[in-house]
Formats: sequence, C-alpha cells, structure tokens
Amino acid sequence: MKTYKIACIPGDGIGKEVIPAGQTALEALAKAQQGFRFEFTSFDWGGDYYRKHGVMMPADGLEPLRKMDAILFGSAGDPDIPDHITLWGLRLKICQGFDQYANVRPTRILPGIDAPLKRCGPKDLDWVIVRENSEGEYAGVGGRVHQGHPIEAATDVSIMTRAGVERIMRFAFRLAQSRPRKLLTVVTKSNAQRHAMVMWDEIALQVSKEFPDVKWDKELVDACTARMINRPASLDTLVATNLHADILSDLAAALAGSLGIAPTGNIDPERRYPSMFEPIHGSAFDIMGKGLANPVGTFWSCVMMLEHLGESAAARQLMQAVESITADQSLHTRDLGGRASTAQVTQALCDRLAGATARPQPA
Ligand code: NAD
Ligand code: K
Ligand code: MN
Repeated sequence: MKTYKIACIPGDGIGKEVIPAGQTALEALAKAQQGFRFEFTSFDWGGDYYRKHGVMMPADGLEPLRKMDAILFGSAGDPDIPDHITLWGLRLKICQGFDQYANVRPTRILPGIDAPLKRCGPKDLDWVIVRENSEGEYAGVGGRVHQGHPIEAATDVSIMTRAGVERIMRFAFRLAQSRPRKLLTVVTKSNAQRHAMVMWDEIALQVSKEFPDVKWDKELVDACTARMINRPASLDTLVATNLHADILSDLAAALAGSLGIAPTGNIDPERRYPSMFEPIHGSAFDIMGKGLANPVGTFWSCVMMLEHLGESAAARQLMQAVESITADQSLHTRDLGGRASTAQVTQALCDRLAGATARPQPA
C-alpha cells in the first residue's frame, strides 16, 4: 500500500490544537479510502523549543524534512518571543530552504458560512491568490544604522529578480489556465514603486504571450482591495508580491467568513523538495489552549496537500466532508458565531468520512 511520509510541525499557540486535528482527519480519511496510508513524524519546534535551545528549530532541521512527501505546519508565534524571531527562525527557514516559491491561497465561501459581504453568495467569490513566496519585500535584506539614536536609519529592501518574477508569473498563468474561467489579475503598484514593480509588469506582459487563452488584467494593489469588496465576481486567479498577497489574502479570508477557514500551500512547483501546507492563521493568542480553534483551515490545507500528492479522489472526499461540516450551524466554532469546540468539529468530520464509505447492509 502506498505510504505517504508526512512531517507535522504544530509550532505554537493553536497550531498545537489544529495540527493534531488535521492528523486525526487524515487518519480517518485513509481508513475510509483504503488505498494509501500516512506515516506521520512530529517535530516539536517553535517557541518552547526556543526557550530550551535558543533557536526555533535545529540548524540541521531541514535534513529530516527533506525525505518527507509533504509538511503540515501549524503556526509560528509566541507571546513572549518577538515575531521576527519566530517567523524567520522556523516558517521562513523552511519556505526558503526548500525554495517553496509559490504560495497558493484559495478562497471560497463554504456552504453555511455567513460571509460579511452583502449580495455576495458562494458563486460570487471563488478566488485563488498566488503569492510570491521567496523574495520581494520579505527577502530579508536591509539593516539598521545608529540604532536607538535620533539619526537612526533602517531599510527593508525589496529584492525582485527577473528569474523569480518569471517563475511566479508562469505558475500563476498556468494555474489560471487550469481553472474554468481562465482569468488572471496581476496585482501591481507600479505607479509608486517604479523599479521592481515596473519590471513585474513587463514580465507579466511577456509571460502572458505563452498563455493566449488566459484573459488577464492589471490592478493596483490598493484599488484591488476595493474591487474585492465591490466586484468580487470580477476576480478569479490573482498574482501578487510577497507583501501585497500577504495582506490581500487575509482580507480574502475575512470576506469568506473567517481567518480560521482559509488554507494555503507553500509549493515547490518543480517538486525538488517537499511542499508545506498550513492554515493561513497564526497562533491566536486570545484563544489558545481553550479548545476553541476552528480546525477547518487545517482540514482544507490537508485537501490541498492531498491534491499535491495526486490523491484527487481523497481530496474530493475530504472537501465534501468539510463542506458538510460548515453547512451545519451546530458545528460552527466561535469565530463563526457558534459554540462548537475543535474536538467536536473534528469528531463530526471523522464520522462523516466513516459514514460516506459505510456500505449498505444486504437485506
Ligand atoms: P492570528 O491569525 O493568530 O489571529 C487573528 C485573529 O483571528 C484572532 O482574534 C484569533 O483568535 C482569530 N483566529 C485565527 N485563527 C483562528 C482559528 N483557527 N479559529 C478561531 N479564531 C481564529 O493573527 P495575529 O494575532 O496577528 O498573530 C498571532 C501570532 O501568530 C503572531 O506571533 C504572528 O506572528 C503569528 N502568525 C503566524 C503565522 C504563520 O505561522 N504562518 C501567520 C500569521 C500570524
Ligand atoms: K499558519
Ligand atoms: Mn500573513
């Protein structure tokens, strides 16, 4: 039987609650599907590891991950450790170490979810945001001089390379081409950022010629936020820089009902390394340890992982189970206005997965 080796990195805060929920769901799915199994290896990296060892993960931590088929990640972020240390010390180390340059963030309004946009139903909002995940504003280049003095100066330099922009554009056009509407919006800010973003626009035009069947347009990032709210159905696939897409995708998640639902994949499209799947939310300090975390973002991330592994029937079955969960108001967690716990939602999902394959008894 096919065995998928999955690394689980719960990390911090509610990551420690939703990742075990994701594992439970995957186990139930494998039992129902009967065509494959999972071999999970958990890594206790994150804030607690930092308190003990002074680093978020071991220096050679990428080595055990390298032979995995995929990585399931929770969140990096601890109330007592500065965010730039937790982020750069764990999540970005993996994303950059494995050149997961395409961050893919689907957004849909799932059945039963009361999304905040008026006159906007599930059919009016079906987006995939592609985020450049390896360079740009989060290249990590910059510094501070005369720290703490009145003359202090600091920079965070946004680095964009032709190769880096070309590969994310090509990925986005290909993804848009694979979707029914074949529609791509290239998000830009080339009115104000007149070097890298102008190159970004030029490369979009150049790559578009390889995809004559894809309809595409350009939108300034600020105008794009308004368009997401005023004309959501005019968007389908979007591609944006690391920073721009980071912001747009949290907006997208909120417009679809909750940050707790949205999934993402940090993908190495060339499949040289394992890709990493995670809910887009963070550690959620306000609710951690209380069993209130919505596990749906993690379940949907597991769907993306299964698609990446080529298990499309299993991915479909899990997504159907997720949608039947969200359709049931009694299974909504607090972020959706309900009272269900992480454990109740997870149990209900597993019941549905088991029920879906239960054969009718012969009379
Ligand atoms: P957050 O996503 O942790 O929380 C924002 C709000 O959304 C909170 O009110 C939280 O309760 C709610 N929320 C988020 N996920 C939820 C879920 N599954 N169920 C119910 N409610 C949910 O964002 P933040 O507060 O800006 O960040 C907290 C920490 O997480 C910070 O340290 C930050 O750096 C880190 N963070 C990490 C990642 C990551 O690892 N990819 C992403 C975002 C934030
Ligand atoms: K996360
Ligand atoms: Mn973010």
